[in-house]
Amino acid sequence: MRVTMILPALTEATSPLFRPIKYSLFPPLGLATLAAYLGPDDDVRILDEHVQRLDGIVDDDTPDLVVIQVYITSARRAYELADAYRARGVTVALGGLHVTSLPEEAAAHADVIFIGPGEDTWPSFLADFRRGSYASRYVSSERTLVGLPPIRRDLIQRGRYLVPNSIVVTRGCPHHCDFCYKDAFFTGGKSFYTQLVDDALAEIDRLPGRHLYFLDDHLFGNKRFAASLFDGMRGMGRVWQAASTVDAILAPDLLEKAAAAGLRSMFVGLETINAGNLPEQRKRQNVGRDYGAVVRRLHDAGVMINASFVFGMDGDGPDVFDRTVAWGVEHGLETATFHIMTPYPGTALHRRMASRILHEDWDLYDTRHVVYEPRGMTAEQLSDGYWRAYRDFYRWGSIWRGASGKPARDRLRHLAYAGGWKKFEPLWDALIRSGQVLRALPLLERALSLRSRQDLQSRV
Ligand code: B12
Ligand code: SF4
Repeated sequence: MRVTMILPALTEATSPLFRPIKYSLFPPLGLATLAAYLGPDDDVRILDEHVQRLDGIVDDDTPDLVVIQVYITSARRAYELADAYRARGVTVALGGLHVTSLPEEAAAHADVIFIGPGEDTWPSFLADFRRGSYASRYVSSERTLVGLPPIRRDLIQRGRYLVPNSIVVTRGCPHHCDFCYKDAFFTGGKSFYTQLVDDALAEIDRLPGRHLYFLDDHLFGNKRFAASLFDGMRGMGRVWQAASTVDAILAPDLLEKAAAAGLRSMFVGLETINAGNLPEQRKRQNVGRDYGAVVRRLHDAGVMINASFVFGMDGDGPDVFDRTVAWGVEHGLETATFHIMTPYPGTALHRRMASRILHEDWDLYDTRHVVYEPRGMTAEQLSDGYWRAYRDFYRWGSIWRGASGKPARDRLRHLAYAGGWKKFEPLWDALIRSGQVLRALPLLERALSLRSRQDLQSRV
């Protein structure tokens, strides 16, 4: 059987003028996971529009089956590709987060759609498809990561990504924040589950080189699993990055174990410095927490922080941008990611905001555009403030001030890491265009490895 798997991109990622590095970071892990269920005789390929042009490849492609992963921001492009394949008589399967949120919309462009994660439904469909009779919709209900076939990383064009060693060892998250995709996506079964520790360690062992990036929503979400994983990773010589939550970072021991196993940078959803916004978003795990203590704890463990903030919650006024940036610089955050609040279909936030939503142009649901009527400021103030926050936080003066109170090696790391992401964009663009982006990985590894607390690995 011939199968083409496609991860379509949003327009920005394919711009002929400028290619932001964030679209050349991670390979299509979801599709490589699904490809593992195909047999040795199947002829399968993965196309990722974030890193390659599809014109000329898909135009007269006629496989037995085309599989398209749909995110909200790439939905329009996904449907365009799906319609073209169907017009040529190819069977089209659509799945992913956006299909799960809006199945009726997706079904109009597909022969078969998949709701939720694919590990249970996809193999059932494949068996039906080979038999010649399949349903138009498969809904996931059995959630387990035990006994998965090894991900088909051989189908990934490693050289086109800065972080080819991205990995997920859990699915979902134990929390239920209002704006998050996860409750909608995991409806009808478990919404947080893990691999077996030995399987996760075996997967890590299969990855070449030193650097890893865990894409798990909340790697620390199951303490027992995380502690055993970190114990198992000690001595493997890895340097890695991951995401977790405020409460898990403040909890004793786990962070130290992670740092001893090679954790060097952590993505954390601080979301807002206006504490009054948190209950409204059901961000309970952040309520009443001292964010300053979170940053100190990470820095004390030798771990950099990438803090994520959302602007435009109902408690935010026009002062929120400058206050957030000032707080971040004062606390020495190495990097920050800012977002305009975006009510994704299927989320509790979307239901709550229904009457204030301005349009359903999914291309603009990219957390950089205002798609609803804000309360505490105008849409224009929200949009301007968002862009200003990025500019102000990543000025050399701010980067320098944020780094200045740190010990020498941590200061150097801060400057190299923040500057590297945000101050050398033309260089990233050139590397992406020449297909050489992986060549910069040793620099990332070196920046991550610079830190003042080199002795931690041996102390914990
Ligand atoms: C890595 C990542 C990225 C990467 C690249 C994406 C990639 N290469 O896949 C980058 C940095 C480019 C990125 C960018 C953005 N991202 Co992003 N990203 C992620 C992240 C952290 C991990 C994705 C992943 O690999 N998951 C692991 C794999 C195994 O799961 P999976 O991909 O979902 O695949 C499974 C199922 O979905 C299903 N499946 C998927 N497709 C299909 C198809 C078929 C036929 C079948 C059967 C099954 C199936 O089967 C797979 C196995 O179970 C997720 C969070 C998350 N936990 O998923 C956010 C996430 C997907 N991103 C999100 C957002 C909002 C964005 C941005 C808009 C953010 C921004 N402001 O820049 C941009 C734009 C995205 C775009 N290109 O359109 C949201 C999506 C919301 C939505 N409703 O679509 C998420 C969920 C984060 C969040 N918590 O809100 N992102
Ligand atoms: S902690 Fe993060 S991943 Fe978990 S529900 Fe909240 S926003 Fe989603």
